Amino acid sequence: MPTTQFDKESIKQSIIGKLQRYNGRTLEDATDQQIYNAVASTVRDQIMQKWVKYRETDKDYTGKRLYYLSVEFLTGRSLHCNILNLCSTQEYLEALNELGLDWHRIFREEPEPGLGNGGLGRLAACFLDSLSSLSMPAMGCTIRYEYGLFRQRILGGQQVEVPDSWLDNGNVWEVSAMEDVCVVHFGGHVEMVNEDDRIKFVLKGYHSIEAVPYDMPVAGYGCDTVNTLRTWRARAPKNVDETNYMGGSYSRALQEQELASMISKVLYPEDNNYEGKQLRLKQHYFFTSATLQYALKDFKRRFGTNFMLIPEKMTIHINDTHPGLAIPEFMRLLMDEEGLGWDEASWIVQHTIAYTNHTVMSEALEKWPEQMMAELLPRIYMILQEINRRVCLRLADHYQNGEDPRIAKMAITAYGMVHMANLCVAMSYSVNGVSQLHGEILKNDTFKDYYEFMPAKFTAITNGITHRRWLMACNTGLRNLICDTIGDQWIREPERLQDLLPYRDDAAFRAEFAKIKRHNKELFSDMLMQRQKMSVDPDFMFDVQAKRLHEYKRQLLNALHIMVLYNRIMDDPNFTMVPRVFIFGAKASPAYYLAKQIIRLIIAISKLIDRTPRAKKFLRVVFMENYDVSGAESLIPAADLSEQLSTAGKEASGTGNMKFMMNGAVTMGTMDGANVEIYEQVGQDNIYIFGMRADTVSDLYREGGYAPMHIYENNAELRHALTQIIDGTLFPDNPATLQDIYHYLLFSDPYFVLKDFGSYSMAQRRVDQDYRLQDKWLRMAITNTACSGVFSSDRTIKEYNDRIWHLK
Ligand code: 26V
Repeated sequence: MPTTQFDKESIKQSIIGKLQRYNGRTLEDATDQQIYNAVASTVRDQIMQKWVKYRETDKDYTGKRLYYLSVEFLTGRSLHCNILNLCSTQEYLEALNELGLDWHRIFREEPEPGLGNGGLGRLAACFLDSLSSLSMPAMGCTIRYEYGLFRQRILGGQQVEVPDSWLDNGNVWEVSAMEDVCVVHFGGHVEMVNEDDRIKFVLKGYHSIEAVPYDMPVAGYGCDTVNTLRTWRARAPKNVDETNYMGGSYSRALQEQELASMISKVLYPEDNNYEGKQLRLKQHYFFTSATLQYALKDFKRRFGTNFMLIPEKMTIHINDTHPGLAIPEFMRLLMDEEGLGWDEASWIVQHTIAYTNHTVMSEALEKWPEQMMAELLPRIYMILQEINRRVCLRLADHYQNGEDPRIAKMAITAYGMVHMANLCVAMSYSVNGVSQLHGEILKNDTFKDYYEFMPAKFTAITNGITHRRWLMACNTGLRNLICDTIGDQWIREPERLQDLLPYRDDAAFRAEFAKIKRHNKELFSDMLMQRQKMSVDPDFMFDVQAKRLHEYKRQLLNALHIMVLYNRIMDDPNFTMVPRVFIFGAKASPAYYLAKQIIRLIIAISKLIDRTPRAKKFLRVVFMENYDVSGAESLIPAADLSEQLSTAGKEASGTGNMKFMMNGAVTMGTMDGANVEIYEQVGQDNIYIFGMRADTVSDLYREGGYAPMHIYENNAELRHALTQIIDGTLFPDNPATLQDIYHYLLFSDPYFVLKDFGSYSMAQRRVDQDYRLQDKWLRMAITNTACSGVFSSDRTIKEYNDRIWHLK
């Protein structure tokens, strides 16, 4: 292993030494947090050694580099995964043991950087881990939000948001890179000046913000590569406003500082929803501009001013449209700063930028008012208009008709708005979807006209998850069992998990597998006790739906089904079922009223069951507070059933589905996103598929929806459950509390909850029957783990590289 090994003794010395030097404490009287810091900075020392070496070799590197731009990187905690990737688990485990320290307790001290909302941000983090582990040179670039995603509390049965100031105790993993501080301009106006017989555009009267980079090392597993996650922080430039101090406006100078730092203050808590907030536009331009300035500076250091070489030497990958201003910003830098002409600049950009789409939800597609863009970024707006003019000319030519209605749909600026997705599709060399089904929907629907116009750039690459965090680190029991059974080759080649398949028939293996699952349930129950003073019975089946709360993800389907089960228990004295605990984890965007009502509903159902002794024997509902990466790492290994209920065609891929599968949960899902591919991997006997297919759903939308009342009238069980939402069963004191949900389902139901209910309920009956046959169930669970190798993000990254990036 080419890693720098820190042996057990030097680890122990380092921890004790650090406590002494930095805290003036001995091990005995140090706090858990101080101990965490000492352990983490020991690991950091080890990574730094590698980082220095890697950077040294990287200086002479003349190949291609990837910049992965994402407004979110949901990394989760670093300590455990860093130790794992350094291949030093054994050494640290022994060292901590000998010092009498509890390893899990120390890990828990690390604040979790919540720099993301959900799937898109977590994917970016998995990608970085795989890029490093596959030794591909890459830099992740994002914003250093002072406040990550809000922390969720449940008070009075409702979600309450609390700020997440994750940096309060410092961040062991980051170092500032002052040599790369740069300036980003906002506002002002553009003047044309004539210089050397050329027209130049110069921005005047602008407002400057400084971008300060903080770098976090991303060490690959068992290799020398240490890539960088660069996070940009905003601050007011020191020198520019000295005039303020001289004029005695000290407080104004402080105000400027305050205003500037707003840009990197807080992560917007919106997921699959878009609001045209000016501050968000500032955030996007801020980190995109800073990143491109740095990328260009690095290019010039390596290759001078031979700019036509750029597409050969770097790829700028934009994770959804949020960093899409990279397109006009790159053009601006090449034209205004480096003196290139439009055609050259545009050629370079169109061969350097690659774009991934992550959602087909129309409310999530980014559009900015032209007015806002023109005021905030006047030069960028000019360039956007010119891009638009040229694209529309090409389209008019292509359609042989300047009035063709498709042109307005494909335009970059139209009806007073800038359409970011159109910009990204028109100007990047690659456009990809995140699952096979999603890729098809992009081609046939979302970007249909563009696909017909420029088909070659469209592709689909199915998402993945890093099996290092999502199996090796979070489920050590299962990792050890797998290694003991099939060796450790699967760690480098996760597809080899397939070698587990024959062990489905081995009773001893099944028993071990079951033992681990049960142990994980106990661990989860302990964690829940610690986090929210609740416990769950590990003898119950764990049925889990954990993801952001959204109508299209249909937590309502699950909630209604629980009510139906409750009624069966209460109405029939002879009814029995496998005891099940339904566990939900979900944050709702603070302004998303219906989503918050759904949380209320789930908690109300949970309370109803808890006060009904007969129901409690078979049913429990647990709402896990503040579901985050660490919560997921504890919950997923404990799950038996994974609920993936999105309306077919709406979930671009899903990645939680892959994490559950890898940890031996069986999926209950629609034929949506990557569920389709999970189905193809495990076969129909090892998954529960229900509901309408994507084509049926889109036919229904075309027909203008359906009449949910019809289903209400024909399904007595469902009718009963729906009525209970408003008849005082849940809220005796105020039966109307959730009437909006009731009306929504009965008179609108845009995501077909009632329509798919019957099919869902039938599939759930089969789950109950199958779970009683423990051997059958275990075979299914093992099959899921064994077939999960293709969902490693290592496979995903290799595909991106083969088809899009072409790094070495
Ligand atoms: C939209 C916006 C709009 C304005 C700027 C901030 C912001 C942040 C997030 C979003 C929605 C992001 C879309 C998203 O997270 N999509 C998810 O991406 C996953 C990774 O590809 C995929 O597995 C999920 O199916 C998809 O919902």
